Amino acid sequence: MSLRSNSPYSPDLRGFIAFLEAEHPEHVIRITREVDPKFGVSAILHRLEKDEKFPLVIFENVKGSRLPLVANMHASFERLRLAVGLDNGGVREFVKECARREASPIAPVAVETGPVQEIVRLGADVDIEALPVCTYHEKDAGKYITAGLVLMRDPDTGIDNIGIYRLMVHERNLLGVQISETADGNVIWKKYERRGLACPMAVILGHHPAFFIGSLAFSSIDTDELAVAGAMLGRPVPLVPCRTIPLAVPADAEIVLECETRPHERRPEAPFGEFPGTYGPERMNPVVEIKAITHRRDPLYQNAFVGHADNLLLSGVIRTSFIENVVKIACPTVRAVAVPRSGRFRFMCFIAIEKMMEGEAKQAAMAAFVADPFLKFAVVVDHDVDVWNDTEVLHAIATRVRADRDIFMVPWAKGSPLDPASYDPAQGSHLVTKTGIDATRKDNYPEEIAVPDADGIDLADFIPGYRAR
Ligand SMILES: Cc1cc2nc3c(=O)[nH]c(=O)nc-3n(C[C@H](O)[C@H](O)[C@H](O)COP(=O)(O)O)c2cc1C
Ligand SMILES: [Mn+2]
Repeated sequence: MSLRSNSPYSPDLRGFIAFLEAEHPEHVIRITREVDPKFGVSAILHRLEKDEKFPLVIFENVKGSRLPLVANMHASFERLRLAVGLDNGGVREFVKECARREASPIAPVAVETGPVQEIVRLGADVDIEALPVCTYHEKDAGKYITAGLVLMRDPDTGIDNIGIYRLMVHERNLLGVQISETADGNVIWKKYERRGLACPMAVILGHHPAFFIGSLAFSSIDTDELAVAGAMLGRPVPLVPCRTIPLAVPADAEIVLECETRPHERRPEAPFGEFPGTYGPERMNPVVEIKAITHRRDPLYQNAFVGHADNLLLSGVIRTSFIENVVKIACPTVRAVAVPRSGRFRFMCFIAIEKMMEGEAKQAAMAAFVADPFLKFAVVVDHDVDVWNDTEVLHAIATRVRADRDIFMVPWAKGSPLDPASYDPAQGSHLVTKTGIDATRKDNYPEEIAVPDADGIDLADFIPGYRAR
């Protein structure tokens, strides 16, 4: 395990790679041949995915850069499980462990120096082109930083917030960003802009997967996500002050871009291949100036393959415990929550409740929408339905739903601007229709078929050599 206090592995990106290479070498592939950052990297990742292979891939020789590229970290559930120190277990156990850690956040600690500032590049030395920043899909507008954990500080509360927001390279020191209407980051950045102020942003590149899980965990805007990241890592995140902006960043990250927005400036950004499997459209998006790049002496650059397992899996597994906690307010008997692959790990949510009275299921669905703005469909089922099994959930919908009574819709609600079925997908509208479905058995549900005494039979008594699976 990587999180034991006596672990020989450092709680950072290179430490986790060393752990995998020593103890789970089948998880790591190193590619030494030169690969083009434009479509070459994504072509290899895509081909591996088609073969149902999801290793961590380290590209040691990316054309035009001296930095190794670490890709696909979060594409395998097993790696996410190992990241939080679990040797076994499925999604249920993983979610439980994450919820346990989230409930006991570990505040970060201030330090004066750290490896991430071994090299500091300022002014004319700032050149994003030195990093192996990739272009992924055919119609992408340019190069994209896709695994930048963007840290911002709420100017009203002083609380730090982290999210991944895609960053397009405009110039050597200028990036475009899309902070979706679904993100806390969207609220924070606008607070600065409304006051005519530049919004400081620190882009953290390269860290332990537990750091990603914690800092992306769904939470309210008043949660210090660095403390959740600490909880996932099992120790406080050491924070070193930035050189050019009033923020502090993880001392053991690989690279940090110290940035600030240019208030009221906008540039066309995207199209970009996005998580629903469609291109997010061009919008006039904020512009971010890089004031400094700090990094280790021998930094690793990390990316994420958006629209593929690497992006989808990470987004899916981190939201269920928060949804469950919010649903519990509306329906204390919630038993399980799944955000399934079939909904791109974002748009759909299946909720199992032990129903005590009619009406509860709709309360549960409404609560799920409150918890997660990405959700478009919330399906509530009885607790004997396995929410991780799409077929069982569809069976419940098919047999237990009368649409006029059991389905409600909320038009013109806030959702993802990348929803291909929003009111205006070509313009990236964030307005969508939410649908709640009560697929529980109603009071008048007919009796279900059953075979008496079937469980008492040993089939081997009748079918010689028979073995249950
Ligand atoms: C690989 C990856 C890429 C993402 N890209 C974006 C993005 O470009 N814009 C965005 O708003 N959210 C993006 N997200 C989702 C947010 O990072 C996520 O919802 C996060 O929890 C938001 O944090 P916040 O609500 O604290 O701002 C991405 C997530 C992942 C895993
Ligand atoms: Mn947040």
